[in-house]
Amino acid sequence: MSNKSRYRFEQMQPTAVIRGIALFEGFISREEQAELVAQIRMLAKAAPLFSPQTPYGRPMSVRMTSAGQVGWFSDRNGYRYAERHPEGAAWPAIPKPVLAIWRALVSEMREPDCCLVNYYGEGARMGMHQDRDEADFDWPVLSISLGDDALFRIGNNQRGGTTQSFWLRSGDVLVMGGAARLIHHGIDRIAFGSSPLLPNGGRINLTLRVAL
Ligand code: MD6
Ligand code: FE
Repeated sequence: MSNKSRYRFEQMQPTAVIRGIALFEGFISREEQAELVAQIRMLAKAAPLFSPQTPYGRPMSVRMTSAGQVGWFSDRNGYRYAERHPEGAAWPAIPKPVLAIWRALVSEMREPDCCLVNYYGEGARMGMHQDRDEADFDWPVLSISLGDDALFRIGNNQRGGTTQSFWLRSGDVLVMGGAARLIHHGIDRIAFGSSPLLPNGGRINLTLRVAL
């Protein structure tokens, strides 16, 4: 494969490209969004949401769990991928419809080994960060938004500098790869109750990663 066409999204027409991040607005239909939510509910029964501690000792406002070979975890000892849920069980498998989105936009050559599930209740946010706990930055990170609208802020590969913000809505998919793979990003806030997808409100974000 040529260097130019390693990943499928590079041959597709995103609705926007912002600082190298490819945005596919409305990529997931309402029916498929509901199916994904049903799958995430089952996943969260097997691997309950928890509030990771940051290395600085404060719990994150976002609740998390994972599916796949490894799950993302954080405590006083830092950020890492762990083979087990904090309660001790192996992580459940990544739901098939989630893998189908990865195959459609990234590759059939390799499956992600982690699907991080973030749940934002009212007032939850995520500070600016880079996704750099993975072994190989050649693989992009794919992100799926479900439920309430979220204000996504992106910066630069280095800390600081100018930033740009845009809203992510239910059904949007974003791919962070290539030169944008290590860009700083965060969620400033969600518009709680803006989407009817989750009856109790809130937002689910799924990020698929080749971590190992
Ligand atoms: C979120 N997303 O949308 C947080 N990371 O709730 C992320 O942190 C993220 O959207 C890597 C790649 C894409 C993302
Ligand atoms: Fe991230």
